[in-house]
Amino acid sequence: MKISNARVIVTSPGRNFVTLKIETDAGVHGIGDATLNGRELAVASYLTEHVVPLLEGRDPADIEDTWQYLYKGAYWRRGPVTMAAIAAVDMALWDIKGKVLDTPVYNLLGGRSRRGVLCYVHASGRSIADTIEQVRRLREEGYRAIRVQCVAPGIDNMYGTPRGMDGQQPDLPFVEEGWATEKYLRFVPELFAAVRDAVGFDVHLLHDAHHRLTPIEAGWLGKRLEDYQLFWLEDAVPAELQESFRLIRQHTTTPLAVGEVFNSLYDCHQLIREQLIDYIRASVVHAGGITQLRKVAHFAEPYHVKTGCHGAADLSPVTMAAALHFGLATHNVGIQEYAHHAEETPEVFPHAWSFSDGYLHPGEAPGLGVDIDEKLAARYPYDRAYLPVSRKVDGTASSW
Ligand code: EZ4
Ligand code: CO
Repeated sequence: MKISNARVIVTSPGRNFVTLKIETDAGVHGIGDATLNGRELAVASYLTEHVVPLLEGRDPADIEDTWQYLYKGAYWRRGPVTMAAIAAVDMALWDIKGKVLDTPVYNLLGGRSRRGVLCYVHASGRSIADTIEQVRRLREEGYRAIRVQCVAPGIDNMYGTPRGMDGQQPDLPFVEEGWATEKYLRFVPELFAAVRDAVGFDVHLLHDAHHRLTPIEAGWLGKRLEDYQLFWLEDAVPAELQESFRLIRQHTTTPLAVGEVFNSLYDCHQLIREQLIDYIRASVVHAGGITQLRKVAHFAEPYHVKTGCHGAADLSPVTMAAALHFGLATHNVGIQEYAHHAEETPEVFPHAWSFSDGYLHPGEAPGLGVDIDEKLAARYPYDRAYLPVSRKVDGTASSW
């Protein structure tokens, strides 16, 4: 069997997604997600101009060799654009292999390790009372794990809150003004005290600091959150400097998660080897596909580090499908983020994966169990968009 053709489909059903479709001379096709929020067309062009010409004529069965060929062959390694492009090829080839062998991808990855993949959703409040209300509602809908974010008094726009633009895509770089770490740090323990008091401990709670703290500030926060027994504190600090987590670890036993912006094992090997984190958040799409993510997970297993893959609304249903096959099969999977897409999104990307009673399941369709309706996709043209940019009270640029 040979790859006969590959092409990139850019569509915006609710938000922008970049999808690679690989076709074979046997009539079987596969798809992969290549979406890099706010920089979508860079990956689309990397694929169209530089990768697609290399794919035609290759045997789609050789997934590992194709991965190494694209990674080593480019000479210029890693980085979000390159690794999202390789991820899309990788996902599409696993999809094809599953369809050819008439079995779901999880079966090719070792079979089931669990009945379903525990997932967490987002509560995003304007006030503590509003946040508690949302947590209660989500619990009633069957979710067993909930990420809790809430506007802190005195900070107008804040990541993960209704006014903080989470899940939406602003047309222009949107500036969140007035970030003040001390107000945030004062507020978060109060928030979790109130939420635990209202809903008890029979639900996992998570929180995302979104790269905004220094290690010592993160240690301070983690320590004060210990009694509320968080599932994790996410992205406490930016992790370009992996050893910064040593300082946080010395000060708190709150479990730590990081890595949604990581592209490969090389971004997290120190964090894992030194047991500085508890959950690695690398995703299928941004960390080189199923092939690379499996290596991250297998490396992490002896160090007691589990996965908790990024699954925000800017990762397409194709990535979710791949993450769930990986998630069902891989032993040290901890949890999967589950942000709901816009209504139009699953119409463009019909999929077999589903949610039930707190868990996600990839379904039993051969391959990844997800496809793209190209006709419908064409009705939603690319819509230029950027992520927000954050500034402190005095105007200094900060991490969003
Ligand atoms: O900021 O997906 O945990 N989820 C997150 C997300 C990310 C966006 C970036 O495109 O932190 O909201
Ligand atoms: Co995050």
